[in-house]
Amino acid sequence: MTVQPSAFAKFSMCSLLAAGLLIAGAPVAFAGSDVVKEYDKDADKTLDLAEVKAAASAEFDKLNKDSDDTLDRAETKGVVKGKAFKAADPDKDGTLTKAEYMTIVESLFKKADVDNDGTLEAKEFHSKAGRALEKLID
Ligand SMILES: [Ca+2]
Ligand SMILES: [Ca+2]
Ligand SMILES: [Ca+2]
Ligand SMILES: [Ca+2]
Repeated sequence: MTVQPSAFAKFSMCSLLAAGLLIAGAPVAFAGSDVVKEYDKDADKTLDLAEVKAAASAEFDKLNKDSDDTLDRAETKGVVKGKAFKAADPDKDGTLTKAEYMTIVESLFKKADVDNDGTLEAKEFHSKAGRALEKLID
């Protein structure tokens, strides 16, 4: 990966500030830009809600190993946290439909979109909501 020196400097600052929040190490360092690149269909360097939902829909299908239209806790292990799962499962049947999954995706999208412009840029994926969202789409 090529990184502009200035961008890298900016990122280093950022990661110094965020150091306390980051879990040990480099693997997550460029996760935000990777996820944007991967799902940015119109190549505007940001992900809009439609792009995020398309990715989330594909991820739902991938996670749904038994193809029964819902995700149970085992299928969402490491992807949806217990608390988020409960909140997204209003009928409390222990499974998430795709619609329920999309509700989590939309709410995290809004939380991660700190400048409220309707799109997520790479740096917005570095927030807590952004990282949680990334798990749901990638
Ligand atoms: Ca885009
Ligand atoms: Ca399932
Ligand atoms: Ca449910
Ligand atoms: Ca934004």
